Amino acid sequence: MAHWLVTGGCGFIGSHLCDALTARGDTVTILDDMSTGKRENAPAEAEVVEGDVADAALVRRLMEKADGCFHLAAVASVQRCTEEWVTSHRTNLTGTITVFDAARQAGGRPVIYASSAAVYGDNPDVPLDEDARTRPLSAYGADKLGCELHGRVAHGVHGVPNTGFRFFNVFGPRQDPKSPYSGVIAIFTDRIRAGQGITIFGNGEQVRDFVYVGDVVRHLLAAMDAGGGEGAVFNVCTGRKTSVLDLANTIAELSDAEADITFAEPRAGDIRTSLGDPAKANAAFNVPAETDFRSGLRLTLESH
Ligand code: NAD
Ligand code: UD2
Repeated sequence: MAHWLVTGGCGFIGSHLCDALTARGDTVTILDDMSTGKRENAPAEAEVVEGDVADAALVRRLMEKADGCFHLAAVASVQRCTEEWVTSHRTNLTGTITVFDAARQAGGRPVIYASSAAVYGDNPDVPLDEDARTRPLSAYGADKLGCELHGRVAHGVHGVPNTGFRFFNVFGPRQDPKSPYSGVIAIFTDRIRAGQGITIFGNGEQVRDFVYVGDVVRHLLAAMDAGGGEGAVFNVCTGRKTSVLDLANTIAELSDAEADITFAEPRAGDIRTSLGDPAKANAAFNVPAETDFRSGLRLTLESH
């Protein structure tokens, strides 16, 4: 029976991954510092170790017992990384190198890790494939690009099988709506259903490629099941774009409610157009994102 270390397993995406792993009978150990994660997100069968992903001795000890690692722990909010530059860097880049180093010391355990579409910055050459120019606008994106560079080193220099996934904007049940750093879909669904106003930063014409969390999990599993990989990176996206304004209106329509919108200044480092090309990942893993946007929104609304 396989045993996996899942960093960030009490968070949004990590907890869905842990559900899928335990459902197929695998053993799961989660490492999470509970900064945004919650114990109740994770399946009861999972062992939860509370600690820091940049704690080298701890990560090494947990890696030795595992067959491989899904590394999802991060400060996932672009805005929070802007405000907490150095501390988020420690988690987002030092934490990732710590995971690769522990995998190396354990004899080359495979690592599947979360990168982000934020590595592309505001590249207008959409839809973006993996060869598109990377020029992050935020500390968050800069650290994710650093993770990818170290992923190449981990494989090329240290023989650690690994794959990085550039998630575009992931949404679905369990995404925390209550923090100012939460994802836009979680905030809008929560507030519109409660009859509260929402804020759009900028004019609402910025677009995102929203991908459902269940589809993200299928990519993570496929990469690990394929042996871990050779340090390559892949988009996880749908190839379809939605503006933030359309998003607000669609959520209002599906909730039978009005969207009460206030417009505010755009966020620093905010990307205008984020749209990915899923062709490379589809060819490599054959698990295309199949949940269409409205169905995903309905599943998200039903879970509230
Ligand atoms: P999340 O905040 O729900 O999950 C992150 C988890 O990591 C949380 O449980 C948190 O407590 C934990 N964590 C944070 N710092 C830690 C530390 N120092 N040590 C141990 N655990 C720590 O966010 P998410 O949306 O589930 O994101 C998961 C991964 O996917 C992250 O790497 C994120 O950067 C990446 N990602 C997410 C999106 C998205 O749209 N949600 C898009 C691109 C990339
Ligand atoms: C998301 C991910 C991030 C990253 C990136 C990839 C979250 C929280 N962050 O960042 O981890 O990998 O995608 O490019 O999922 N907005 C509003 N009103 C609100 C909240 C947001 O207008 O109340 C706007 C925001 O200014 C942005 C868009 O909605 O233009 C999406 O914002 P977000 O915070 O959900 O995600 P993003 O794209 O900054």
